[in-house]
Amino acid sequence: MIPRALIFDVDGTLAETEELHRQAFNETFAAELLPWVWDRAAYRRLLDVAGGKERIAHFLASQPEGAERAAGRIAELHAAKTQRYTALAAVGAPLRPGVARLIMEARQAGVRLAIATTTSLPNVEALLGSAFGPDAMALFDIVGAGDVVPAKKPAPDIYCYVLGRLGLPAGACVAFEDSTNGVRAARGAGLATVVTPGIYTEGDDFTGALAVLSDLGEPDAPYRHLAGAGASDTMVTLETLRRWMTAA
Ligand code: XBP
Ligand code: MG
Repeated sequence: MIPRALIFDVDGTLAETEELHRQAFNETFAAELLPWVWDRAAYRRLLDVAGGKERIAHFLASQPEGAERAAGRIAELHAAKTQRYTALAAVGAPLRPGVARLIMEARQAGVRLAIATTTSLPNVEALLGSAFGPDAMALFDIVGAGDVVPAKKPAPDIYCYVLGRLGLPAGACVAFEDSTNGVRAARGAGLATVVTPGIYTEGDDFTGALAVLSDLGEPDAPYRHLAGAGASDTMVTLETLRRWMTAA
C-alpha cells in the first residue's frame, strides 16, 4: 500500500536553510551589540539543540559574561531573528532535489501532505511561499511548527501532534528528515523515516532510518544511496516508498 501521508521536516530537508538561520542569528546579535558570532563549526554544535530560543539559551549558559545581559531577552532576540530569517527565506532558498516532484506526485495521487518542524511557523510560510507561491500552505493538510508542542525534537511530540491532526496511524505514513534529532523524533512517533542528510548533518547518526539518501532524486539526477532501502532505485516515488515500507 502506498503511504497515506508524507510528513516533511523543513530545515535541511525541504531546503538547505540553516545558513540563512545562522545569518539571521548573527545579524541579530550584531544589531543588538551582543559580542557573539556563530561560525559554521559553532553552529553545527549548536544545532544539536532544536529550536532557536532553546539554542540561544543553551549558548548563553556557556557565556558567563553574557548570560545576565541577555537572559531576559531571549524571546525578543528570537523574534528579531525570525523577522530577519523570513525576509531571507522569502527571497528564496531552493528546494532540495526531488522535493517538489514528490510533493506534486503525492498531491496528484491524493496522498496527504504535512509538515512537522521545530522551526517557527512564519519561517515555514516564508520558505514555502517562495517555493510554491501564495497558496503554498494549502498544499499541506497539517502544519505542525515550533512551539505548538511543549517538547521539541528529538522528542516525538511534533510528529505525534501531526499524526493526531491527520487522524492516521504512524504505520500508514512516512517522515522525511535530515538530522539525528529529527530521525529520533519521527521514530519515537513510530514513523518510517527517509533521511536526506544536509550540509550540517552529513555523517551523523541516523539509526532507525528506513533509507539514507543524498537527496530524493530526480529523473535526470539520481540520488546517491547511503544506507538502508533504495540501493537499486534512483529516486523516491510513491511506488518506491510502497516497496520499501512493505519490505521493512
Ligand atoms: C530546525 C531547527 C530550527 C531552526 C531555526 O528545524 O532546529 O530551530 O534551526 O528555526 P527542523 P527557529 O529541522 O525541525 O525544520 O529559530 O525558528 O527555531
Ligand atoms: Mg531538519
